[in-house]
Amino acid sequence: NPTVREESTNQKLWELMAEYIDSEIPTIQSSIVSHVEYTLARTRFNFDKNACYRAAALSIRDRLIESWNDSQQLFTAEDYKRVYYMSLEFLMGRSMQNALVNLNLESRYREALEELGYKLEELYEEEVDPGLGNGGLGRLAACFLDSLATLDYPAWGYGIRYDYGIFRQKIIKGYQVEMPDYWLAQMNPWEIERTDVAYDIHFGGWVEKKHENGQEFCTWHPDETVKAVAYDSPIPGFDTFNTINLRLWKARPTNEFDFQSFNQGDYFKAIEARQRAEYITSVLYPNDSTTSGKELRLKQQYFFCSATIQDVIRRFLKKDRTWDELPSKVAIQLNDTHPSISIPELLRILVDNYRVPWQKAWNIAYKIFSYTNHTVMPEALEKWGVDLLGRLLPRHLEIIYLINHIFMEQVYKKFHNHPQRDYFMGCMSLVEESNPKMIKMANLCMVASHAVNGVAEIHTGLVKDKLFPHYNHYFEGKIRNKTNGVTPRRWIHCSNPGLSKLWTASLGSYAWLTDLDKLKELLPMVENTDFKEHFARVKRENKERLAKWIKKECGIEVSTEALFDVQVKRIHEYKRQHLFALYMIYRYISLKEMSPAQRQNMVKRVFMVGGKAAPGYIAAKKIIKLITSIGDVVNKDPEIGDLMKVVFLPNYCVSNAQIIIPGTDLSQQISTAGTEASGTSNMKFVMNGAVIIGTMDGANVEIVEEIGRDNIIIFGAQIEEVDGIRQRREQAGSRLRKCFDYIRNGNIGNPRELCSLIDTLENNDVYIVKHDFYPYLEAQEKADRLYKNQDEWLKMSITGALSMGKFSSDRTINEYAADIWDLEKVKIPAPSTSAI
Ligand code: B1H
Ligand code: IMP
Repeated sequence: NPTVREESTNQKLWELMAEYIDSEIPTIQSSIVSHVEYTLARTRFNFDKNACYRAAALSIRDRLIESWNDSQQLFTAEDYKRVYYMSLEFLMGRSMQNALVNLNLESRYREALEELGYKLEELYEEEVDPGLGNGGLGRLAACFLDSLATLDYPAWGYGIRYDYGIFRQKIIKGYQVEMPDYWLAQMNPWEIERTDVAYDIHFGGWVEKKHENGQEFCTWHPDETVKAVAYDSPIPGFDTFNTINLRLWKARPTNEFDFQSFNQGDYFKAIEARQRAEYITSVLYPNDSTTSGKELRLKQQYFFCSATIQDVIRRFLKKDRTWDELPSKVAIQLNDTHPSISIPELLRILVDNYRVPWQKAWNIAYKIFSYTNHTVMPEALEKWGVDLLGRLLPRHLEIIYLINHIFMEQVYKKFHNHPQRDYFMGCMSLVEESNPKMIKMANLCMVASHAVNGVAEIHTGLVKDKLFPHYNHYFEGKIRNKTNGVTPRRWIHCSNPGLSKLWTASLGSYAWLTDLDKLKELLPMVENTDFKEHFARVKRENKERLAKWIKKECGIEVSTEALFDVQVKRIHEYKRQHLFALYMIYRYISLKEMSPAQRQNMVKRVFMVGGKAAPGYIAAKKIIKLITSIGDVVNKDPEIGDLMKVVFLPNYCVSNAQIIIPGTDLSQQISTAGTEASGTSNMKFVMNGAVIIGTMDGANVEIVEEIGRDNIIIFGAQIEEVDGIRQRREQAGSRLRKCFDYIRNGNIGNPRELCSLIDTLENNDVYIVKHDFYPYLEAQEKADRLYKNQDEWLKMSITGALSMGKFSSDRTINEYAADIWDLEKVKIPAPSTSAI
């Protein structure tokens, strides 16, 4: 059973590790036992699987802390430039397997635990899945941390330690029900609380203007203060000793008592006010791709940004130096506009607290910050009312106005003779002249960052031409593309061990895990029968694992002979789960109309949909109900049997994705062209040998380029056609009307509930479902045809899986480092054997 690093590219490192590891099993066991006894205070009388998981996790964390300390000490001692990835979301998923794989300890732990009477794979299942993110944006942040660590970059992630992550989704009577996700109910064995790393965060109050040596600065007199306390989680790289940090902030009341309210005798009211402090970090906002506009959300954002900027500055000031050096030591990447209040916060600290002249402070901030845009959809672009901003963060609002004033003067100068000058100024202003006035946070990021990027070629094109055309003209070259990627360690090696073994055995090394392009060397093998059969066996086993999971979670029996047709992602009209649902209805009606002989010829299908709807998003919740209603009818139809099943997969999350994706044959990536910025599950599916049926949207476009048009099923309107189709206001064709009527007549679900979905499609079909339905039918027929020829299907699926090198997040991160962060790698030396 080869261990991961047997084929390490770094021979010396591997020898050191091997030496260290050979004497390992008793060490692992004694570490686990010691945690059982002293950390958990358990005895053999109350020692169960979960306790074993926690003890094992703590023993792994001990190792992580060693390499974490080495890494951080070296970064500090050598004074390397660091990148800070700021994100309100980190959708990390479970840690144990990832940590063991990256430390090259998985087989050792398996053996050590077996002797203690536990199965490692069962312990994995004991871990809660921390869901501190909504979807793609948060998971991207997690993949980026894995790549940053693996590629030896000195990097940190910064985020919020929410008490409640994304809600747990239950399906009750076909409806989504949201349950709180209190993921910290059992202590989190991966984190280290740092009560000594804490900062005061202020809100409200008023601003006093002062002058000193001809320079203006301000003193902020806030009326509310809370503390931010740091919690660190070590993030190990793969095949390296580099271990980076994810620092999450939790809100606490300050220790200074508010004597006034206590003295007024209202003891309970005063305690209550202190408790409100902790409320700031209690819950993740569950909206994907829309803004909430809520005061608490702005408080979360500022709380997080202020703590992070204070921490970064403290680290910088440990050495005696000048502010000019800051950009050579610090790069900050803003994951969307959610952390954008960091920009005025850094400026405020420099100007007001350290008396740095404005122009100098601005130049520093400009070089440090860069911003990633993840969507061009208007409802997702953050704006904050100036009334709310002014009340909560009076000094920051002033700074934003100052930035805008100076910038508008420059725009005026540049365009002063241009007939459209005033229009340009209106587009580029940070202030929207609405009532009430709003601050456009994307514009703030655009003006104050030295680099702005989109997340796939087609999306970056839209950012340049549709979202920010005037800025793109004004700041030539500032907007660039960085196509997203995913980490092959979690998304191939951990979630698909069978496929990982096949790749490794065929290549003779694990090198593909850090150089995914290497898989292309195996392309000639698509003609090799043994290889193809092995690949097919892996897929079958993954389908069996998924079928078992479905039986357990949904109580539905599905045949693994059927084509597994899957759409898992947040529920949103632009992602068009209802287009998929309408196809299911169409297929069911067709099957019912067929003779038994005709049915014999049909490909069996299991349709699966999974994903969460934002709790306030009514149409999305109706789409869920539509799908569960189709299942209610189809699944119990004896005439249909295994020909068709419809399953709603509850509570889609990272750990479920790791089972669902490897078991998929056909992956639905069917957003309206121009709406999905990138998508990242599309990449994971192809890497795991699924065939995509999809539109020319997001990263699909680049997947086509990489794997070839013959290995993907593309359909639907192209981005250039979409506006025209929308304006034409087409009628539903007869086959689609039949599906509409099926719902209207009450054959599926309750028409009073579901009709509004169809009415929207008939009257205001923003996402051109009616138009794309017909090309979609053809594409689905093509999928059937291809699947019937298993050899052809296998060729497509294998060629795709071997051609995905571009979509490793390692490629993405190297591009950010070279083009945006100007960041060098740091090789962390192996620990001396005595230290271990
Ligand atoms: C993406 C979001 C998002 N784009 C607002 N925008 C949020 C917006 O809580 N909020 O307020 C949360 C999330 N998320 C996604 O980012 C895109 O839709 C995907 O296409 C893309 O792959 C992903 C990562 O870039
Ligand atoms: P911070 O950068 O001060 O937040 O420290 C993070 C970690 O880096 C510490 O816990 C230490 O492990 C390491 N570290 C920080 N400063 C030093 C230093 O001056 N010498 C060596 N290690 C340091």
